[in-house]
Amino acid sequence: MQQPVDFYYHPTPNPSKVALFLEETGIAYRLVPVDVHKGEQHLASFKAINPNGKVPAIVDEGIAIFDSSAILLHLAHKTGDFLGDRSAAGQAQLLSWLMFIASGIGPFTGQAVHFTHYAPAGQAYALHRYRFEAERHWAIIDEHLATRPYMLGDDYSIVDMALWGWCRGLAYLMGEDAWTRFPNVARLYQQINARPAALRVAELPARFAFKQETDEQTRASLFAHGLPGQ
Ligand SMILES: N[C@@H](CCC(=O)N[C@@H](CS)C(=O)NCC(=O)O)C(=O)O
Repeated sequence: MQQPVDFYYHPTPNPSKVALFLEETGIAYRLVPVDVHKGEQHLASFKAINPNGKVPAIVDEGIAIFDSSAILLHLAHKTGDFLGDRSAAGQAQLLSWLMFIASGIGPFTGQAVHFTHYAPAGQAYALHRYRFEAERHWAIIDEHLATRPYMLGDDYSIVDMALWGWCRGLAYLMGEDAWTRFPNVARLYQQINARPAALRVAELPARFAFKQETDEQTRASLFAHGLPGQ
């Protein structure tokens, strides 16, 4: 019998993508909480699985894999599910959009949220740059979705799952009016939210007492760089 996949999880955007895939496919998995607000991502035992000290990571049949896009590709190739059109052109689209989300949507939105909600005041240039780039990336996705139901056309795929992970906090990440600025993203988000797998993902956080407060320990855990001169 196949061993369950160990899934290192915190209820944040990147692990949510993997949770959705696992729930969509019904792969047996064991949820292992990593409370990034308490600094558990920096434990040596976790860094042996992901040297980058971030979630998600999985251990599948004894093999450790980290980074949400790598995990989605690994699991999709393993099961043969949610890869869209298997032609060379179809797979080129899948890789292009998956990497666009991994290298554009994720980092720029992440930095925009950092400078909006966490950085000390007075960093207008950085705030403007990251908000501008995040907005630009989301606008590209929204325009792409204006003429097709899913990111790869008619097929629901790991690209939609990768996007959904980031959609979940969009109002917090990109402002309260984000859903009206990006109506096609909103439409896809609602569509995926209604799927039974997404409803099950929404229940996962309640299984653990994840730390909610943003206090000194949280800041030290998430922002190891501290302040200049510290
Ligand atoms: N490129 C990575 C990014 C992973 C990442 O940034 N994870 C966040 C949660 S969404 C995290 O672990 N944050 C804790 C930290 O930065 O210390 C991926 O796609 O998996």
